[in-house]
Amino acid sequence: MTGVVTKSTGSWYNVLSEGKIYECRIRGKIRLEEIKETNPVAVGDHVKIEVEEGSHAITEILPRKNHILRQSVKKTGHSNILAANIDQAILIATVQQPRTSLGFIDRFLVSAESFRIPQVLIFNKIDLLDNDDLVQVHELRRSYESVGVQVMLLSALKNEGTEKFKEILFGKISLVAGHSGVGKSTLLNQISPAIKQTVSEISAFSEKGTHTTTFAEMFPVGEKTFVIDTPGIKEWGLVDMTPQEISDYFPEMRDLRLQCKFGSKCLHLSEPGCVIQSAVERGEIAMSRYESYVAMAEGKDNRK
Ligand SMILES: Nc1nc2c(ncn2[C@@H]2O[C@H](COP(=O)(O)OP(=O)(O)OP(=O)(O)O)[C@@H](O)[C@H]2O)c(=O)[nH]1
Ligand SMILES: [Mg+2]
Ligand SMILES: [Zn+2]
Repeated sequence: MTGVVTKSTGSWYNVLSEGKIYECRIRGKIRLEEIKETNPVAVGDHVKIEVEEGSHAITEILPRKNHILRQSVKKTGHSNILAANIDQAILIATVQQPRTSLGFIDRFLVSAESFRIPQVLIFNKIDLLDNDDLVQVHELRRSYESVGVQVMLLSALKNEGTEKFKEILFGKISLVAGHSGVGKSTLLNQISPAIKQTVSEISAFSEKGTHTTTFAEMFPVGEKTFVIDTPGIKEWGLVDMTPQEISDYFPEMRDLRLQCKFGSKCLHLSEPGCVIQSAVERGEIAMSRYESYVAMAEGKDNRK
């Protein structure tokens, strides 16, 4: 039988097959293969399963259409798959409690763009923002929309903007990711009575989340509509990308970089007269985006 992995704990998995959930382990042979990922089977994977009395096993992972991958922080050289076969990647960010850095946002977007997965950027907790914060968040909205990212502002807690959020999920499989405490589970609880994820307050001391959700899990929200709640992510490391690839995954640099007089080898870092750097100087490419690119290209913050 074949099915879709709906929950992954690392040692056992829920697989949805013909309307039933099977709790499965991985057949040893898959584990032994040359796999660089810390988790060979991810939520969203299509798998073959063998169902026998008392024990169900995943025997094969079917080819993936895409996956969202980040560098593992614990094990160098290893990467972690957040989810596979998704239609859109949704990042929940917050300006306050906790603060999501622009570098983190850009690395997430680059990772999704590397598989041409459409991205949605959501600023949650807008109820906490003062006027200065609101000005900043509207500025960010404009900036990200101009590079083709869909942006929404909402308050999961006050249930404001959540109906519109539900609309963008329709008919798709969506990954929901972000730092711990940004309100991923709170938001998903608001859109379906069937989702009853545990949520908990962020630490008053550090203003960071307490890693409440511990396993990625996919939930049905309607006809052919699924959302995947994921554990909070501290750092987003890029996996094996050259500066040329990275600049390809910045939509505002993608076409422009081909016009660079230094050709496809240009790193757009300190080459005089580089077309990308000129566009930054003219304000056509946002400085913060360029700074994110430089950090990624130089490999500095790649593990943040
Ligand atoms: N003020 C405010 N608080 C919110 C909002 N959304 C969520 N919160 C609060 O933020 C805290 C963390 O929410 P969670 O939903 O547990 O966050 P999470 O992103 O799922 O966190 P992890 O599971 O640890 O990754 C809770 O106390 C929520 O009530 C919001 O829109 N406004
Ligand atoms: Mg959660
Ligand atoms: Zn250049």
